[in-house]
Amino acid sequence: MFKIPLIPLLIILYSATLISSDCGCSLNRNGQCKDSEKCPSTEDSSENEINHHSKKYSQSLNPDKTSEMVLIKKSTFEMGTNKPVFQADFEGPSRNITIEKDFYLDLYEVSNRNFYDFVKETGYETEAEGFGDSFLFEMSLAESERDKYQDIRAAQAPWWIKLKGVTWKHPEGPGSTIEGRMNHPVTHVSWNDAVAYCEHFGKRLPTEAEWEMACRGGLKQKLYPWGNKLNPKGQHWTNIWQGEFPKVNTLEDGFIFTCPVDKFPPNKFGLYNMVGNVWEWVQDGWQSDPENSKVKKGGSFLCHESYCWRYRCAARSFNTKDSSAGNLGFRCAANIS
Ligand SMILES: *[C@@H]1O[C@H](CO)[C@@H](O)[C@H](O)[C@H]1NC(C)=O
Ligand SMILES: [Ca+2]
Ligand SMILES: [Ca+2]
Repeated sequence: MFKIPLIPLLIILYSATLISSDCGCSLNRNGQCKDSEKCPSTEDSSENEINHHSKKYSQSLNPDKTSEMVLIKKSTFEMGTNKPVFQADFEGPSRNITIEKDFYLDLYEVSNRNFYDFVKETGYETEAEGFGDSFLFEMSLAESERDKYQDIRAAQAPWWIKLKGVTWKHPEGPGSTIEGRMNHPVTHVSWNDAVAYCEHFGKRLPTEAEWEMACRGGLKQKLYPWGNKLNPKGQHWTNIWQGEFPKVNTLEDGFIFTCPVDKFPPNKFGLYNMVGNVWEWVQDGWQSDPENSKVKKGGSFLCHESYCWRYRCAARSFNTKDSSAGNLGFRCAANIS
């Protein structure tokens, strides 16, 4: 049935018209996108701020609840940016925000393995399982399957398909499995699912401010967790899209879809994949509808600078809290007990 296509070096998809939409960044269950603005051209700086494994701002933890978490010290940081790429996302202005308490944050996005263990222990059913469908990126379907789903494409982002039987366990539909991808981030989980998972372990979602402070890793007003240059030393530092979205993925970073949660170098706080790989739910509600729409941070493997330059610490977007998709996951935070 639905299979992940073998990964050729160059993948050609249908020639979709590129509209000034995003990668389904704010898709809701009805397949509606919010308007977003076109990205300006790259602003680059030749700085190289990389300095891995510096434990200046963080420390290792004892096992149990906080294993695979890092302690982040309270501090004041400049949140947001005065050079917003997407005005409509309220990325600006830059302002000083104080995080009043130390907190723990997961080093990694929650993995399929983590979620599997949670479900095994609790019998939890995700919202996508309840609704019976979830959003899937078209390229993850075999070409022969794609045309069947024209009618349920997202209106403004036709590369998303709402497909029956797509769940965290079957990320490309009923015939697919997470086998071989247990160390990849769990996907097709809603904000409500994320909250349930974190609470089960005595944790919680991070606030947006906590998440962004953690993303910045102690650096001031840089675009990315490692500095301002996307590919310092000519290397890839995150899992995003290379090539012309959504037709061609040249796979320069090695991954067409998700990658293992511990891939690519961590930031100065020791955190992996804060930007890229999968979007991450945070606690906060979105300005216009805080009860039903929740903020997500960090962009995903589908993001490309040309249309969805959201793999920046200041970037933000949202989905309704019952939405799920193949590029949206989460990580948990915890209070100091
Ligand atoms: C934040 O506080 C620092 C230190 O007081 C100050 O230099 C900086 O201008 C402030 N930034 C903003 C955006 O207000
Ligand atoms: Ca990639
Ligand atoms: Ca991420």
